[in-house]
Amino acid sequence: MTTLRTIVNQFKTEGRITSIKPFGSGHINDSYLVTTVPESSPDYVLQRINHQIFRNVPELTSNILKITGHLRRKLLCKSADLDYFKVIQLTQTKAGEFFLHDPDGNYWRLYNYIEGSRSYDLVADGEMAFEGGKAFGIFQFLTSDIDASSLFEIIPDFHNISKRLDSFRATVSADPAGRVKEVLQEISFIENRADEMHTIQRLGEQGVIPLRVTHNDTKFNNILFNDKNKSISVVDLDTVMAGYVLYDFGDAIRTGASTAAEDEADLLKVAIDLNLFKAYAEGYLEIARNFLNKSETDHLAFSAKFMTYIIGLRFLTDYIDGDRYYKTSFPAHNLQRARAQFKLLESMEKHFVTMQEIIDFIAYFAKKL
Ligand code: GN1
Ligand code: MG
Repeated sequence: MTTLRTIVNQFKTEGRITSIKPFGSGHINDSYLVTTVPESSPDYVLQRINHQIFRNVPELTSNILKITGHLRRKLLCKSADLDYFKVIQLTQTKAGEFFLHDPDGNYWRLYNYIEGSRSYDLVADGEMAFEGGKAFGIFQFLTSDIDASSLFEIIPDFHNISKRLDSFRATVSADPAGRVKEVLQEISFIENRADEMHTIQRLGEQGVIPLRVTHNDTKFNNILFNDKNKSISVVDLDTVMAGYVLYDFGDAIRTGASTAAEDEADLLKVAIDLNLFKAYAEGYLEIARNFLNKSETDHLAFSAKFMTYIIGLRFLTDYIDGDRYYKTSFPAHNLQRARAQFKLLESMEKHFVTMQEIIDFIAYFAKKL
């Protein structure tokens, strides 16, 4: 096995490595924080790319270079107001590539670590939620002039609900791990809502909402904050491709306006926090009101239900499939994640009228600013 240090040494780094430690809480890639001395040399984030899931590493890398290059250019040329906003940068290997393919068949890449930055799995308060909303609003705004069709579709049909339901139903029929009998209630939960959950896809097919450059993995912990809890960057750019902005808003609410962790075991603790929801929406719409169309705005509240549903569906599918996609820490982890998502969705259903009113209210007054 090639050591992590040998891997890092094949990149053009500065300073001397002092430690390489597991980093972050992603479910797909393996991430490590690489610290260096002297103080003036940067630290790095090393990632082993999960190439079972990201099968086209050169295309993936080319998307990331395109996005990060574009963001850097835009921030340089015109945005004095945004000079605090940072962009992650891939480091070249000594051979001049932006990823490394090692003799064991693994793919690696190295990003600069944004000094002093931190991320949160759970949101502490409304100010943090507001800042998070602003960060994804800024990301969408700054990438809005990239032709979305010029990006590779890294994971085809990533949030396509028809395809996700097809693969769920096929997995239920095959029952490869003999787990279907344990999840009959969860299967009905999915089927009872399946029709309603095609709403965003239908709006897209009808041309009512446009495809834009979207992040597609706007988990709250993909936002970086500085030591004053101001949002300064967004990371995890693997799934940046053409999509609907509703996906990005909904996924951020799923993780950033919940009272509990994504995999909370005690379902009594899981609910939508309407104050965090309102704060995130205010931060997001402060920027996004300038480019969203009416139908996009009108479906923001719905998108939170949708993303909670589709991510719960994917966790459940993976559980039934024998845990082949997501990293898990214990045998029923995916089931526990799915149940927490379904509980969160029920809470959103209960408070949906209020969620819609909050969005309508913010959107109305935001326009008058
Ligand atoms: C995965 O890697 P991570 O943890 O940022 C997944 C997302 C899910 C998320 C659920 C490529 O994201 O789609 O929303 O887990 N990424 C991929 O926590 O499937
Ligand atoms: Mg990810």
